[in-house]
Amino acid sequence: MTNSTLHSGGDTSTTAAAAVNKIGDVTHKLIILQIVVDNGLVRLTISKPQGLLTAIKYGGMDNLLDIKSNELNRGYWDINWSLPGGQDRYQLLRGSEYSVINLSNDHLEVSFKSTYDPSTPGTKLPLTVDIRYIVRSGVSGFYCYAICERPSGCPAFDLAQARMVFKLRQERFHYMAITDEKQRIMPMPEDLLPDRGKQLIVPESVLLINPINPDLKGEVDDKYQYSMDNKDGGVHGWISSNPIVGFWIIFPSHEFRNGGPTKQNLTAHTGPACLAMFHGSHYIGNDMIAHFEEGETWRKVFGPFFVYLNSTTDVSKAHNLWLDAKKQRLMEVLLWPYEFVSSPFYLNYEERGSATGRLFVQDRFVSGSSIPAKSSFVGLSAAKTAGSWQIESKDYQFWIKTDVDGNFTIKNVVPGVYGVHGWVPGFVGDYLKEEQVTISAGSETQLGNLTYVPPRDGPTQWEIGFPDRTANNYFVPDVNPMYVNKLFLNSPEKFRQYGLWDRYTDMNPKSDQVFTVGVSDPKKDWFFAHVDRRNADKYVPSTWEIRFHLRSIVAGVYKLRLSIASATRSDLEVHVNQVNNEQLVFQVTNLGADNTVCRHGIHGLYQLFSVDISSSLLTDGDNCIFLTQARGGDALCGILYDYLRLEAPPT
Ligand SMILES: *[C@@H]1O[C@H](CO)[C@@H](O)[C@H](O)[C@H]1NC(C)=O
Ligand SMILES: *[C@@H]1O[C@H](CO)[C@@H](O)[C@H](O)[C@H]1NC(C)=O
Ligand SMILES: *[C@@H]1O[C@H](CO)[C@@H](O)[C@H](O)[C@H]1NC(C)=O
Ligand SMILES: *[C@@H]1O[C@H](CO)[C@@H](O)[C@H](O)[C@H]1NC(C)=O
Ligand SMILES: *[C@H]1O[C@H](CO)[C@@H](O)[C@H](O)[C@H]1NC(C)=O
Ligand SMILES: CC(=O)N[C@H]1CO[C@H](CO)[C@@H](O)[C@@H]1O
Repeated sequence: MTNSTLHSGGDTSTTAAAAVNKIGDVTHKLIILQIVVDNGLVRLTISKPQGLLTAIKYGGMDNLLDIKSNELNRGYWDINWSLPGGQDRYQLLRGSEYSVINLSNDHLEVSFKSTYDPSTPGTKLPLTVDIRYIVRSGVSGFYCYAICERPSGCPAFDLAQARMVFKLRQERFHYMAITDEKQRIMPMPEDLLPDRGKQLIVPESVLLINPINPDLKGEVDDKYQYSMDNKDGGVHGWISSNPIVGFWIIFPSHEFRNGGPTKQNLTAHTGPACLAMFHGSHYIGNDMIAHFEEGETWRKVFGPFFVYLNSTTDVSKAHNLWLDAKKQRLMEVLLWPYEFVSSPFYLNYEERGSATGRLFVQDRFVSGSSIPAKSSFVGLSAAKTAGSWQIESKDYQFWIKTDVDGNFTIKNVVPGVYGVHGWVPGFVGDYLKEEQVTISAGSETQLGNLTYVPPRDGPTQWEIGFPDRTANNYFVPDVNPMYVNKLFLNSPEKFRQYGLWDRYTDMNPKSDQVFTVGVSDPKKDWFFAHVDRRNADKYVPSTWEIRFHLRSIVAGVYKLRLSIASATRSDLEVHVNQVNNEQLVFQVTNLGADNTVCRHGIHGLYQLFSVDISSSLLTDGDNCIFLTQARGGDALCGILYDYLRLEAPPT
């Protein structure tokens, strides 16, 4: 590539375009100045000084972005925030100052910055934002990132969501791909409007009555059906027809995304929209919102992520664009941390450190010796208490999966003081190393052997499910044929279907679920979500019964481990043998805000409750535990149990 093809329009090729903006009833014209960045493969047009992408020219298409959308509304960063106790606000992030950060023969980085001035009080977003784009010669795509900063003297505020959105050209992009299995032709945005679609009780869910593409008639569309755990994602996008172009968002790292590896994310949805989510609260709720106090300073680099573009002229090879994008993701991961990023706040390889160790589990009721914690997750996070990495949103997190022996090396860690967190499939609870560790630049910190001692008092009397922080090992019903998304018909992700909460009553029409330990099968007899029962038009509390046999009672305290994969607005009561006040052993109200039931998830915020049961409440022989979802009147509340275990008193 020569420098004649890589150029920034700068001032010389600034073009002026007009966009019409309607504010109230005043229609006024907004003049947009633009810069053009071109490396011979990709040409970006970016509004100046706002930093909004108005056009991406590639692969024979003059603009991949939705030309029917207002120019301010095609490729943009946005944010949801509020002043403490104030209303949720939504706004686009826009620069007010444009500069070329680095222009060399084969590399261009541009900046669109808006600086928050604490000395002018007001109700503006108290954040300095620097939006950056990088184009490199010979690279089929471009890099995006944003540096968010709170200088000293900022007022308090809450950050709920930050992301970058691309709206792609509607008449061309119909095929979406987010994993090998999850790929499909998507509806058109018009299909979600009242004359073509019928909104169901969850507002995001629309039954396609008369879609433009008749093949989709009768299916349900809902963007949350295409959510994914951070740990499973990394590349998602769309393929257009005529010409055939792939548009892919690639995350080379998840360090800058909040909530750790199990945090779920929107990826792509009807629009056609392609999202780069950095910060959000979906599937966890308000606990996840980052609260900043008055005067609290902060800085975080969101990204860079890569927008990769590929194309083919051979229709029969269109699917190869996805395979090629997956390959490209692996290449980006190898390049991480990128060497070509100019911001001093983005640290390169030499400025980062690593941590190595080996994780074991000690549970004397499972094994007399330490068990290597294979295929477990270990992470460094600023979160200070066990498990709270799930709601940690301000700092970077660095996670890795251990090998079969429990070994791990966490690389490319930004220097700082971290908690060493983790969890081990097959065991309840959260690991947190007692002392925090300090990672410094260029260091290889040896953590040595770490031992997780999960909560455990006595021998197992019985257990239901498998502890992996999801409700995956339970019964997920078939979807009501009225509400199918065909993608999930023969899928391990059956739970993504709409309306499964109502299937509970369809499966148990007369009475609530009864599970008999040793007889019932969790995969068949334990509904994956403890929801309300439908009674005519009402939703009423439901009480599940676990029947079990104890040969001889040991005097003391039995322990019930309630390992919960997710909860939404649930009032849970646990009784032993009789539903009355004397035999109530546990109660919690309004548990959870994950919205997992209505958003078709299988997990949310993980929680473990350990409940004491006095042996005096139990009898030799047959016993039962009642789990009551006591909140009535709520179709979409529910608890997703991960695992339950009854332990005898310590011996
Ligand atoms: C962000 O704001 C938009 C527009 O007001 C709103 O529809 C959306 O629900 C908000 N999202 C979050 C996560 O707060
Ligand atoms: C500009 O980018 C090039 C290529 O990444 C790099 O070698 C150079 O040091 C950068 N210059 C500045 C001033 O950052
Ligand atoms: C894990 O580390 C131990 C100790 O260094 C080593 O003996 C073992 O081979 C490692 N396991 C794997 C799968 O690499
Ligand atoms: C770590 O545990 C392994 C396996 O039990 C053992 O061989 C090794 O000596 C331990 N290392 C240290 C530093 O304690
Ligand atoms: C996507 O993941 C990011 C990082 O964990 C998170 O901030 C955001 O909430 C997620 N988005 C959604 C829609 O769940
Ligand atoms: C830049 C580009 O187009 N890369 C590849 C995209 O994927 C197709 C199909 O595999 C390849 O032919 C391109 O080389």
